[in-house]
This record gives sequence, C-alpha cells and structure tokens, in this order.
Amino acid sequence: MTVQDGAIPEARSQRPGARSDPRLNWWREARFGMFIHWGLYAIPAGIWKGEQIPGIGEWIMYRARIPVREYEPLARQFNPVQFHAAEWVSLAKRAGQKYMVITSKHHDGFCLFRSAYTEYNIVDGTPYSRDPLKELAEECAKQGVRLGFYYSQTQDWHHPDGDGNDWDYDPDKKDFHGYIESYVMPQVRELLTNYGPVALIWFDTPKGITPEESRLLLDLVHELQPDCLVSGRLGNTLGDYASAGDNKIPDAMVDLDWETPATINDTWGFKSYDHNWKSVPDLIRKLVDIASKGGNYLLNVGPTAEGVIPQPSVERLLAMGDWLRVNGEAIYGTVAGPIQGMGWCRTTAKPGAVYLHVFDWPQRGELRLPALPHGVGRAYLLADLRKASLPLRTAGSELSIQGPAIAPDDRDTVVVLELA
Ligand code: FHN
Repeated sequence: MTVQDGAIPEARSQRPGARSDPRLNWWREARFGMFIHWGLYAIPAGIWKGEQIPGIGEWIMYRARIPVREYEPLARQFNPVQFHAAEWVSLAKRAGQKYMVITSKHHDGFCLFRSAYTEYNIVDGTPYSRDPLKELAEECAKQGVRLGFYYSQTQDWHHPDGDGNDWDYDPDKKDFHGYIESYVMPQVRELLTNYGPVALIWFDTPKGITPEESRLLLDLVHELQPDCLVSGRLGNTLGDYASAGDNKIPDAMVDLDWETPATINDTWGFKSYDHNWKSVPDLIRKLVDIASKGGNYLLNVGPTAEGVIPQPSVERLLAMGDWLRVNGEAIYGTVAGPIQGMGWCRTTAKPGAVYLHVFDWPQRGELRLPALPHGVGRAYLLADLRKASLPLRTAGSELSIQGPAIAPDDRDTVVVLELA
C-alpha cells in the first residue's frame, strides 16, 4: 500500500528503499515524540500592536506582514531565564515520549542556536546569550531521549533570499539557490557538527524546493551523520519517513513509516489567548489511533518567551505518561494491528500478541471481533497485574471475549490477545 486518502501528500512521502532501512528501527519503535516550537514569536504571543492576529502563533510575522526592522528587535527582549533543559527533557520522559524535536530555525529565520552565518541567533543576538540546543543535547544524552532539530529550509522571512517575505524583499530579485547553498547548507552542517549525535532533521514546508536541492540536503545530512533521519517535509519524496499533514490522521492503515505532527491546542508557537486544549482522552485516543495505523505521534508544546511549557500542556502530557506506564506495551514497538476499520476499537500488534484497544466498551462487557487467522490462546486486561484470563469463545468467523461489565478505562481499555 502507498499513500492514500490525502493525509500524506506524495511529495512528503518516504524515499524508495527507506521502508526497510534499519536506521529507522528506533524511530519505528518510539511511536511518540515531543515537538517544541520555540522562538521570538513567543514574545508577541499572538498580539501585535494591540491587535490579536488570527492563525498560528509562529506565523505572526507573516500574517501581520511585520517588517524585518520591526520584528528583528524582538531578539533583544528574548531572555528565557526560566528555561531549564533538564525539566523539559524530564517532562518528555515522564510523558512517555521517546524523542524530541525542537525548532532550531523556524520560518521567521531566528536561530535558536549559535551560528557563524548570522548574528540573528540566540547566543549573539539576545541578552540570554546561551545556546539552548547545547543544553538540550546534553540533557537528552543524559536522560536517554533522542534529539532532533526542526529546520525551515525553504521559508525564511528574515533572509533576503529565503522564501516567503515579499513585503521587505522583491521575490523577483531573490537568489533562492544561493540561499540554500551559502546559508541553509552551512547551517545544517553546524547543527550536525556542534551538538553530538542528532536523531533527525525535521525539514518543513518544502514549497518550491527542487529535487536537486532536496537531494543536496539529504546527502549532506547522511554524509555528516549517517544515522540521522530526515523528515518527509524535505520534499520531492526524499525524506526517510513520510509526514502526514498537521493534525491529520489517515483514515486507514498506511504501509509506510509515517508521522503526524500535532498540536495540543490550536497553535504551535505560544499564543497567550489560545485555550482550546484537547482533552486527555482525546489525546490518548489519537496516539492509539495513529499507532494502530502504523504511525508516530509528534505532539507539540509551545513554551513561553520565559521558557515555560504551559501548564495545560504539562498536565496533559503527564496524564498520557501515566496511561503509557500501564499500557505502553501496546504502543511502543508495535505495528498496525490486524483488525482495522472498526469505530469502537483499534488494534496494534507484536509477534505473538494483538492488543485490542477498546474506546467504546460494549454493554455487559462482551467484546465481539472477527476471528484472527491463527486463533487466540488467551485474553487478559493489560492493566491487570494478575493477568487473569478472560473467558473467550470462537464461533465461526467471530471471536467473543467476556470482559468486565463496566469499562475498566473509559479512555482506552487494552485487552491482550495472546496468539495461539
Ligand atoms: O508552517 C509550519 C507551521 O508553522 C508548523 O511548524 C507546522 C508543524 O508541522 N509545519 C508548517 C505547516 O505545516
């Protein structure tokens, strides 16, 4: 099966050969990661000159057509003294997230790392003068979380030759290829040279990047760090894994290595007035839904300009971590399960076991499923430490499992089906 239903655009799909590439094994097993959108946009936090600017927070420069000469000085206010790398990494760990991807440079062009190619970076251009990527790299190594860098390769609203800013710069005079060769490539080299092993580079919004330019970046990454993965948003079907649209979950299983990047509220970068937080049951079910279709869930937090991850995000992530501590066996290291397309349940699988995730517990607790080809030897609730067997019966093409009358976990109860 290849790309289906439009959730994964072809150009953001996986390059040929990557599906069987063992370098992706850790990523396939991880299933759940933390995305971090952090930059100067956290200062206006959705409000410019007293006006609420519609849309996602990190796009404020574009949406309000803020000239570089007005946006750039935000750097002199950026002083995130409440940022503590150890706390962010520990939050990801407690949430059960196995990898972390942070914006090293988003579309506004501001660099969250020290770069020799622009002073518009957190070390040289802000009163903070520290490199958070260095601190995160050290902490991730210490705490055993893989670290990847988001890098906006096409859009750069600060650089005269980057894509997107047509209010300060004349698009006809831009030398986009020159920008790729003399700015993007050296910066990607910095990211892959100065921070130890990098798990992945999360390129984004490929737009008009040519196949040759995407290839240059792919080859550069693999040359500098052969184990570093590249997201599908490199463009031109050259990424190591496919990228679904933002917050988009395919309708059915997808036979690719793929990921859904997603928000907990409606923005990626911090917005002071976005309080539309998804509920914990919704987030758990999205994680399960994605895993049941063979994908990864990259769930975002948007820290404040002071360096604080908003409390509603923290609470939700910790609740997901609590659920995963009990049910992680049915998520990590699993593949898409054999029963697909049912509204009330999802399945994930490992050799010898199928995990039945029940979202809507049936009345009287009788779970009725299509029989599995090799039969089920035993069934028990994953949350039951005693692993007490549940009565099961196969009648023709139907398998029936008798569970408790009342849903043990109304977010998702996991029933382990040990294969015969
Ligand atoms: O334009 C960006 C957006 O700001 C954000 O970074 C998301 C995350 O997937 N990617 C782009 C839109 O798809």
